[in-house]
Amino acid sequence: MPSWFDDPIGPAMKPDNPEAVLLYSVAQSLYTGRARSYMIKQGIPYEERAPQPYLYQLGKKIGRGSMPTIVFPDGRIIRDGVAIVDFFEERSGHPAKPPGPSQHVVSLLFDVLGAEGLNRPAMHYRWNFDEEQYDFILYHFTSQMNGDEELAKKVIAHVSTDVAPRWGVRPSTHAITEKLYEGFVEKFNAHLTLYPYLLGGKPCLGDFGLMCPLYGHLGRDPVPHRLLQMRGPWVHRWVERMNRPEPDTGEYINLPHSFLQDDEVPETIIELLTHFALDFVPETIASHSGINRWLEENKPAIGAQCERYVGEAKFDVEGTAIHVCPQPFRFYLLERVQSAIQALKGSDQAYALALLDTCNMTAVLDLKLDRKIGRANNLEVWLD
Ligand SMILES: N[C@@H](CCC(=O)N[C@@H](CS)C(=O)NCC(=O)O)C(=O)O
Repeated sequence: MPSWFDDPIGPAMKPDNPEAVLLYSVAQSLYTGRARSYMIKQGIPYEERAPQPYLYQLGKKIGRGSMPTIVFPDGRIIRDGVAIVDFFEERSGHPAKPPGPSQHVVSLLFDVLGAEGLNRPAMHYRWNFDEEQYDFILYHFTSQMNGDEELAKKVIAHVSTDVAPRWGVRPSTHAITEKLYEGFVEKFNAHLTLYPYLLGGKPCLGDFGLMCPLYGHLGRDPVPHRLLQMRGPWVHRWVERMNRPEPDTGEYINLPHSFLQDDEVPETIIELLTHFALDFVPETIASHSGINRWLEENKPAIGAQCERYVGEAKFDVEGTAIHVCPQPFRFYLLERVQSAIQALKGSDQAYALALLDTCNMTAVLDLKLDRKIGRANNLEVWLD
């Protein structure tokens, strides 16, 4: 059987453990936070490798090379953090799926919020504090670029100037971004004083989703890292905990390492979701219109790659206008929340709907794009 060592774009260095998957990424990657933490918690052996030149070559071969990507000993590749978690969840009987119907919906919603709901602060705190942390960022981007510091400087200049505004990071939005993020830290911290994870004594999919922004960016870059230490010590501990193989819940005396019983969703989670809704809901409504407009004008072929950013969207949060390039991926994940609710029956569905209504999230439940998004050959693609 051919292995990835025979693949011309495969790695030169074999893993020490022949069973291990190779994870192509770097510590500061946002989306790798989810997949890495998942593999650590589920005991899946992996070894992390510098992403270049492998991902560049993978990008030429399949159309996109992004972090995280994993490669199995038999040469199989999975590109995309959600697909990586989906694969292992399926293989091992869904250990990160909480048993209660509403808990499952909440867990999936946090997965969307993790991937999409904290990207503005993740980008703001990375790119707007050069004086305090430029050397740190440069070190990491240089490692990412295979030691090429000049290239790293160019990439940093490009991302901070051209890419960050696509997420709504502009001088006019700094104040609201910081206010909302500090509110998030306060509310998540309050929850974590009671439970080590979102839904009790073990992590659910939503915890892994939240690790996207909270590890690579907000939990490591010097300025936001300090903010967590000072303003959210329990959140800071959660970030550590999420990257440890054991439950790591010593400070929660006698708490079982299981999900809460009887579909319980704690009040502190309702407060956290209500806070997320402040910008997630108007941004999702505006992105939905922006992407549908783009679809109408561009009519991508069935099977065409679903781009990372399409069209544009403007919305308002507490009097501040925010302008973003909407990302279809938000709706790829949101569709899972919508389907999970749809699959519920009777009082289970009524309970889940009432819970999301209490959090002001109802508006996003009907927002479906005019075209579906699927996956083919490791890419997100437009369906009919
Ligand atoms: N939806 C993907 C997104 C991955 C992604 O965009 N990763 C970034 C770095 S954190 C990247 O590799 N960007 C380069 C690119 O997309 O070409 C996932 O969840 O893995």
